[in-house]
Amino acid sequence: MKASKEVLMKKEILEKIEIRQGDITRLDVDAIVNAANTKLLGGGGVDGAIHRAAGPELLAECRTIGGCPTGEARITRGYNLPARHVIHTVGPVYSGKPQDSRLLTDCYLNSLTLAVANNLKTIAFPAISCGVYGYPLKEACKIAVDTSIEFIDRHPSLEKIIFIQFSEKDFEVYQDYIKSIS
Ligand code: AR6
Repeated sequence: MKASKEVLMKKEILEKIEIRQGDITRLDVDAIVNAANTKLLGGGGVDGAIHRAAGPELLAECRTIGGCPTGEARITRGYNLPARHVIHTVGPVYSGKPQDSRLLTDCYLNSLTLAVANNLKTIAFPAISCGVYGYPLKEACKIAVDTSIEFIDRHPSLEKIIFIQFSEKDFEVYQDYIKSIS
């Protein structure tokens, strides 16, 4: 009896998780998450794409924040993006040390906590730290999905968490992991 209830709960949680391939700047969600750096003043990769699509007002708001330590998150408006907000988080530069996974977990936890605190229901993540910061995608994917599942379980007000990958190869890594736990 207890087992079937747990399985049902897991199914409800997994239904709130969506894996997609594409460009995060096109998503019409309450918040997209930016893989930023500690200065919070833009950069390359997904950070550059988000700033380009949001327009200069995003940088102006970021300047008022004064940076963000690794593992933490800050929220701004979305300006010209279809997304209403941007949650900026700073992933670790991969070093192979245990602190990497702790800091990456914090990125997901702090971003999701900010979303719930602002009453947001839908949020999309890129693969934080998996570009120039060099985090191995398979390890990062497990951290992203496991942290999110645990978070949704404790915060049922959250309706959807999207993990969006630019490349088909990265998209398949996420899909395979979700299949392996379903
Ligand atoms: N939509 C979805 N995913 C994307 C997009 C996009 N438009 N563009 C890139 N990706 P990265 P990091 C993927 O390097 O490793 C910046 O300069 C990309 O394929 O953007 O956390 C910041 O300012 C990869 O899987 O972020 C920092 O200095 C993932 O997004 C630094 O890079 C993250 O790659 C942060 O490095």
